[in-house]
Amino acid sequence: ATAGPAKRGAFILFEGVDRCGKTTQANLLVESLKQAGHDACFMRFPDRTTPIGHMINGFLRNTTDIDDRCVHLLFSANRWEAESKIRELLKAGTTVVCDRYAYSGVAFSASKPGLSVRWCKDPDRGLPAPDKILFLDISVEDAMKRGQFGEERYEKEEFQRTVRATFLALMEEDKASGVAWQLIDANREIGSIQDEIQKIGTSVVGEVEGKEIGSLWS
Ligand code: NYM
Repeated sequence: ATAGPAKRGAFILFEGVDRCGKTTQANLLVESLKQAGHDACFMRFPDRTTPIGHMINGFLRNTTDIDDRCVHLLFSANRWEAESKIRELLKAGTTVVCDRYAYSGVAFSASKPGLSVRWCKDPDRGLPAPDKILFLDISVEDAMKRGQFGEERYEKEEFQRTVRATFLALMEEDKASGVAWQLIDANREIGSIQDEIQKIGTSVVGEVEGKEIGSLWS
């Protein structure tokens, strides 16, 4: 008997405004999947460790100014430089749990005047598509109760409101094409959010068997 095709990993994204709890929940999901015997790893964008990531970091920390379109392309390039690694991990059976991806890219950039959603989507077209997008939703008011926003670029109340609205519009736009968004009420105790996400994560990992890795926005 020949073994069937190796079971691939699932590609699960966490998206949301700043301070919604994505990083905490993404790490908790990786731990619970590992405890259940799955191969899983945590990944985040921007990946500030690469040369492109250093440029992005300087921009976010306000030490350098970069043109809005130019920095958008750097965020996208920062994903493309990880593309083959993501595919390899998924093919090898590792579930990739990712803290922000191209949806953040579009939500933040298209919230600036003059940058359209369509223009913002183009550079990320063709990246590995997620099997699930967990949108951790919280009002900007409630996010701010978790402590004032810091000094990084974009951490401003008004801008975050626009970003949240753009995320919700992207989710709405995707409904017709069946992209697997899941809205999670993120204004709850860490533990109850974790329980909900663990159930979703476990079922997604089971569902990808035999399913090809998709291609983003194409
Ligand atoms: N951000 C993140 C973008 O503007 N475009 C992108 O493509 C990505 C991935 O970077 N405010 C923004 C959102 C955040 C900031 O993210 C840094 P984090 O998760 O705080 O390190």
